[in-house]
Amino acid sequence: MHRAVGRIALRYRPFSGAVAGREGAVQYPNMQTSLADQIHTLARARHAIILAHNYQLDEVQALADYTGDSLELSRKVRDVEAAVIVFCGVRFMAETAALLNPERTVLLPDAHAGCPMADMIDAAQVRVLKAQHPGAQVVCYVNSTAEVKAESDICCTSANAVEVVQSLDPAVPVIFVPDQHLGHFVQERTRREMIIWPGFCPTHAHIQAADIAAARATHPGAEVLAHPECNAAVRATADQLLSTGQMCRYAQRAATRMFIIATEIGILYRLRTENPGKQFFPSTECARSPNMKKITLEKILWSLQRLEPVVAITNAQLRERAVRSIERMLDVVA
Ligand code: CIZ
Repeated sequence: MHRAVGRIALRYRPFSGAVAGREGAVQYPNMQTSLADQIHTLARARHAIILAHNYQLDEVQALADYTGDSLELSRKVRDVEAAVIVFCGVRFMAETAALLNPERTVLLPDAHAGCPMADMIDAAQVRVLKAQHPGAQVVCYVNSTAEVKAESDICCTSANAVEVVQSLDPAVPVIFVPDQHLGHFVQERTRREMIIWPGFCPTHAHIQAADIAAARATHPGAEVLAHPECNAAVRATADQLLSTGQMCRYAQRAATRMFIIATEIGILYRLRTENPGKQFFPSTECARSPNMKKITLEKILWSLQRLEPVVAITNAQLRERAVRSIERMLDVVA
């Protein structure tokens, strides 16, 4: 039973039982259904498509046209006819969608849904790194601002960071920003010389090796799938290190029927929905991103009604440079 769905169901559960001693049942409207219906009706009228990141609330994922990681989603919409993209995720994801879809209106239903890791480095700090390491190539994780992407040679996601770094000239060092854990994961796999920025994801920082040990003890035989944003001790204890999209594909193919998932707990909704015969347990309930959970059905409806908050990259030069680093990644890993 998905907790968030359960929580909402409790809040809006229609009264459908007979009132004792009275004829017939009193039916109250199911507000949850009606909210989803309103969103779908308005989305159709606005020619809007609703995208949800794998870390979104269960009810947001259930409502979305597409669910996936940020890159899968941004690429998906390039093939879809829609005037408006409602991006249920955090700001850098909506920015990536806006960079790749400049002719469309991109809405982020809560303007305050940010990414603390993306804000741990700015463009000026990247320029300082480049001055300190002349000739180095800058690789930025997609969890970065458009300004940082514009200062970078090439972008990467957690799904393709190893391939992206392997595509670069091995004689030249790599500056990797902003996530230290993904950076070290890539360094372990590629053995490249890397200058790694000390950023981190506060949500993944909640996951500790002791949580994995406790979960393994409670669920013997379960396979541990951890995200490379986890710290080194967690990575060392995991069976597989995978991005969220890779976790979904892996869980479907694997013969294993029980998994401990070490990443933001929103992914459990998709894993459980797509694999009804398998069991998925969070490494810790604390791995819950407060920013991802800022997007609610009410805010999606509000956003479609007002067509705001809009995320747009209006500086053409900035856009061109940021898109170049994303397109270069797409040339390496299509
Ligand atoms: O690429 C993404 O969307 C992020 C931030 C993580 C993942 O593995 O999906």
